[in-house]
Amino acid sequence: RQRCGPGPRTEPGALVRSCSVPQFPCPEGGLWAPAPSWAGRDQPQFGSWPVGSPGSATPAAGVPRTAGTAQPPAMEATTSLLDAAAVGDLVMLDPLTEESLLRTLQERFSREEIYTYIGEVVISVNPYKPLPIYTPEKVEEYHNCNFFAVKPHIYAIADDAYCSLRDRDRDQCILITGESGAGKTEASKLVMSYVAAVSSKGEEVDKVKEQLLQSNPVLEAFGNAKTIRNDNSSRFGKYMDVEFDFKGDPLGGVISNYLLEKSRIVRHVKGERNFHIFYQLLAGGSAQLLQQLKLRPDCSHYSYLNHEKSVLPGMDDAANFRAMQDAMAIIGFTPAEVTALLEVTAVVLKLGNVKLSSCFQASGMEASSIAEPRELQEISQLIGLDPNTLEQALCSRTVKVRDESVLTALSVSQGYYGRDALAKNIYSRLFDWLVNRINTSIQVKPGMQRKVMGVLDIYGFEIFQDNGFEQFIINYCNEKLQQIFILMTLKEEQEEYVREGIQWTPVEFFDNTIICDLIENSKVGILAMLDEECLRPGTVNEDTFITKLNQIFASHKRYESKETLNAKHVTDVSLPLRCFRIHHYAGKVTYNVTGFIEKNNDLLFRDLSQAMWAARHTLLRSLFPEGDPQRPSLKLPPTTGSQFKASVATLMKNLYSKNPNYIRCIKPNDTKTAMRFTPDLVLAQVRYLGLMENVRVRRAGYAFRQLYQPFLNRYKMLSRKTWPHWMGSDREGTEVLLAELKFPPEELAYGHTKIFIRSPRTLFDLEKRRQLRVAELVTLIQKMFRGWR
Ligand code: AOV
Ligand code: MG
Repeated sequence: RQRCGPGPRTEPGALVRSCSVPQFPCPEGGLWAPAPSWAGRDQPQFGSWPVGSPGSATPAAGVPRTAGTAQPPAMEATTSLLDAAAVGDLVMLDPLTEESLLRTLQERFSREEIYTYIGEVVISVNPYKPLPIYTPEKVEEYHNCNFFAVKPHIYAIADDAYCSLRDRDRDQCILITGESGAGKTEASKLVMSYVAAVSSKGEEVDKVKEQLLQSNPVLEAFGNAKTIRNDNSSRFGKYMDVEFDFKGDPLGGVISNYLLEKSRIVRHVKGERNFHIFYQLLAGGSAQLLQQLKLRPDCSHYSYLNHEKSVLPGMDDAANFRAMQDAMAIIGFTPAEVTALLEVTAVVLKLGNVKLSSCFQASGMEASSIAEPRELQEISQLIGLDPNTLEQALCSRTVKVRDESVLTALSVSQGYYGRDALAKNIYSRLFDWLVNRINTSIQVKPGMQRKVMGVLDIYGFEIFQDNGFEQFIINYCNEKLQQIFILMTLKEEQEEYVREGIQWTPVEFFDNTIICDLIENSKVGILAMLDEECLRPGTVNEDTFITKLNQIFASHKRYESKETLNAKHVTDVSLPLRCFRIHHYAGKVTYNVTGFIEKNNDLLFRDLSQAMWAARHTLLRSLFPEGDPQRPSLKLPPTTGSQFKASVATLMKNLYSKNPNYIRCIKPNDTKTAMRFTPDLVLAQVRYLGLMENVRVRRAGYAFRQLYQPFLNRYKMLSRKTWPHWMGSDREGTEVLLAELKFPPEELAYGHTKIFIRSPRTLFDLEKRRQLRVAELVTLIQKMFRGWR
């Protein structure tokens, strides 16, 4: 992996990793720490080829642009990184302790320097206030920048990923992690807008960019909501592949969405809100539109909005509604599609106001009926359905008794259950439709050659007072992302040294495979056991589920039952009736299992889907294909948990196939206060994000590595012994070459297949020598030609 701007391509197998700092042996603990005085030293000269004067050279093929053209590169980098007390790259910290790391982040934050590096990983601390660092001038500054010569910035990583994709044909992914409210969604938007700003302009390409960017306000309106942690919390996971042509111009993209938190439609806790769209529609819809949708411009009228007004400071719902409408027009929604979308949205909101009352049948059985027909009639008008059909579907259910269909009445609570299930299903299917509709507009024509940059912005790790199925799923997803981070950076780095037989001190890091396995193991994982309960005939409930979990995981290190918690006198939370606790990488979370089975099953009475399919409203009808009575009864659909597990597995495979770029977001305080830094809170995140291990691995490692063969090929001209033909092995040739150039031995390590170079400075030095040698040879050849003429 290289940091570089546009420039010549590297040869296959060329330099694969760069590092910002030179490192020197550190006596304590076998780790490597930077020599603090290095920045002030002159660049040392080695061997017989003098280092060229600054500005004399242009970057050569295969050389990271990090080298710059005006300054000895590593010098320049280090000078800017050693900016007073607060270093921009934590790899430079000396001494490296949790305290110094935390202090550095705090010190930088107090100067409004919210970005810090660990090598190539960007740490971003949420300022909770707009900063003037995203201007067009800043874009200019970071475009084709020398990564380590400018202040750490999210634009630098965006630029690096983009240039790497454009110039070296490597598909990229940007993985943005961090807990709820840490700034992931903002970061993903910054990356996207940066790429849009630096790619070329033109009518066609501008249109594509605009469509890609405008997908955000639309998806946020329908998929985000205010939670206790975040006023604009993503309640769905989003992965967007932006596709580019060979010139690096965006062609279009594909969005994948992951499990919308649909339970929010029918219930949200005090202090939170339902999805933004409802508030936006009621605040920003014109009187005519609201009348058409049979809505009142008053949140407190609606049961699903908790009968609350809920205006958020700093959030203008009406303006956001207009922005969302504009965005839909740019994406290419027709006015008829927008109307249909809003009609279905209105239906969901109105379903919450459908009231049921209980009555008793002649048999003495409880039955339900519609208490107040107006809402039901209006919904029926909106969707083009006979109100009696809708009433019947809401209040009764068809049951098969020996090949005969019998209509049985639902009790009031069953009726409400069905009504809420219908509202949740309509909304989540509408959301899927929305994503597909956007994809239709932004998709790239098949057959075009493309390069891909994936941006992942998923719901952050959550610990609430009461954690249910949704938190379980969200935290499982975060656990998988942590796993991929560990695998792709820490483990891979260390394993390569072991593979290559390079001596080094291993760094301990926490491997969370054990937690992922606890959840996803296909035989004895929590999700598999939940599925088993859901499929069991007869009455199922969470009691048997929790009993099984407690038995199977009795001795699991990361699982605790309510009994063990009680025995330990855990008092930090009041324990729900049925619960278990998982020790996640990011903290201990107690899950209340009430609702797990229902949410995992996610069943909708067939009568309701048939009623929806019978509606004349084309969009609504298309959301319920299974409601077609001609369609044979299908098998039970896969459970929510198993669908999610499968989509996470696909996502992971996709991410593994790309070059990863990490943005690790940190939330500095729990009160969403501008520029407030709460050390304890940040420390907890520093710990579970594994930042210390990350720094240690970077410091213990070598900045560059390369297979012997391309390395020798490139540099053999620097030694009379290896030039022009070396008859021995590539490894021996490399050793002979480097011995002749007299690099300090601690700068080099010889692996089984690769040469490892500790600091970028050594590599840049090699390159400079090579350039001079090439220039010499060219002059020589020219002289020879002149002589012949
Ligand atoms: P999240 O995506 O990580 O949470 P957001 O990206 O929504 O968090 O950020 C939360 C809020 O923090 C935003 O609405 C902004 O007010 C503020 N913020 C974040 N980044 C910046 C920044 N770079 N500059 C200024 N303000 C910022 V969640 O979606 O809840 O996991 O599920
Ligand atoms: Mg978000």
